[in-house]
Amino acid sequence: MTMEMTMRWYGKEYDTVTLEQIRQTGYVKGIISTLYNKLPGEVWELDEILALKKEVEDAGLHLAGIESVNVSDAIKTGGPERDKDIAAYIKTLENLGKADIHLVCYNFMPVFDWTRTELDRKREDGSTVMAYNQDVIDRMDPKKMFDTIKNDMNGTVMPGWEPERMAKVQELFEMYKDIDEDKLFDNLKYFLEAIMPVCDQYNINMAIHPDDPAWSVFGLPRIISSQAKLKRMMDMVPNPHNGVTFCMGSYGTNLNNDLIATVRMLKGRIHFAHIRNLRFNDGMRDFEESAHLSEDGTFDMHGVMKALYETGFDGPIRPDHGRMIWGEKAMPGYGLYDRALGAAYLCGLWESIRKDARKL
Ligand code: DNO
Repeated sequence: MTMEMTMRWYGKEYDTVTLEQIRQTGYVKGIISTLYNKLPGEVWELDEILALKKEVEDAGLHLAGIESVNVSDAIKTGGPERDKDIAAYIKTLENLGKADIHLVCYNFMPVFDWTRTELDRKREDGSTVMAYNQDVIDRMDPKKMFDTIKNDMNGTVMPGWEPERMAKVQELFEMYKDIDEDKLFDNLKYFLEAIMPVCDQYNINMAIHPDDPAWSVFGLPRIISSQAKLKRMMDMVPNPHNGVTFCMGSYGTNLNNDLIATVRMLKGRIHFAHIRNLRFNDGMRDFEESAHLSEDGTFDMHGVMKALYETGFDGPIRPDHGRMIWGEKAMPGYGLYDRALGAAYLCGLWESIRKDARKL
C-alpha cells in the first residue's frame, strides 16, 4: 500500500517556495497545483495542463493532482449559465484525464472559501499562525471580511480570496439569497451526475473539500460539514469517483465531528488528505492552527493517520497550513519551513504505523 506525500505549490509566478526546495525536503514526492489564471467556467486546454506537468516533472517531482478546479457560482446556485459551465468543466476533466491526472479537489462553499479572522496571530514563541474567532465574525459585516485580512497576505494572492472575486461580494450574496442547504445539495447532485461519466472514462477521482469552518457563517448554507451530510453526499451519487478530500483542519473545526469515525465511514471514498492540527482556546469559538504535532494542538494525529492506513488510504496526502517560522515571508499557511516539518512528521507516523501493522 502506498500513500504519496505531496505539497501544494502555487506556480512560479505566485509561490515564494520553489520546486527545487520542495524536492530537497526529501519527504515530498508529489505536487498538488492548479492553473491559477483560470476562472471558474473556463476550459483548461490540454497544452496548458501538459506544460504544468512538464514543469513539475522536470524538477524531479510528480504532479499528483489538482487543487482546485473551481466550480462556478452558476453551478453552485443552479443559475442560467450552469449547463454551459458544466460543459466546460467536463472538457477540463477530459483534458486532465488525457494528461494522466486522476485527482481533482474542489469545494461547494457559497461566497467564501475557507474563513479565518486573523492571518498572523502571534504565538508565545514568536511564530505566527492563522486563527478564527467567532465573536469577530458575529460583529463583522460580511462584505468587509476581505478588508480585514487583505493587508496580511504578505503580498500574495490567497486562493478563495482573489481581489476580483471579493470586489463582487455584494453581488455574490445576492445570488445565494434563495439557496438553502437542500438546494445546494440538489445543485451538487446535478453537477456530480453530469460529470461522473467523464470521471469513469478517465478514472478521475473527485474530492470535495469540507467547509471551513464546518458550520454556517454569515447565514450561508454549508453542506460538507458533518458525518451525516458527508454520508448524504456520498449516497446521493454512489459512484466511487464521487469522493472526499479529508481536510481534518477544516472538518475538525467542529469538535462534534469525530475525525477517526469519519475516516472509517468514508473508507474507499477519501481520495486526498489534508492533515493538520488545531488548538482550541475557547471551545469552538476561538481556534488557531498549531504545529502538526499532536501535543501542540487538540487532534490525535497518530490516531487519524492510523485510521487512514487501516482503511486502505492510498492517495496523495499533504501537510496543510503551517505556522510562519524562522522569519519566513510567504503566503499565510503556505510557507516552506513548517510544512516541511509537517511532512517529515507525517512520514514518520506513517512508517511506524505501517511497520507495526506488518508485525501483526
Ligand atoms: C485552504 C484550502 C482551500 C481549498 C479549497 C478547495 O487553504 O484548503 O482553499 O483548496 O476549498 O477547493
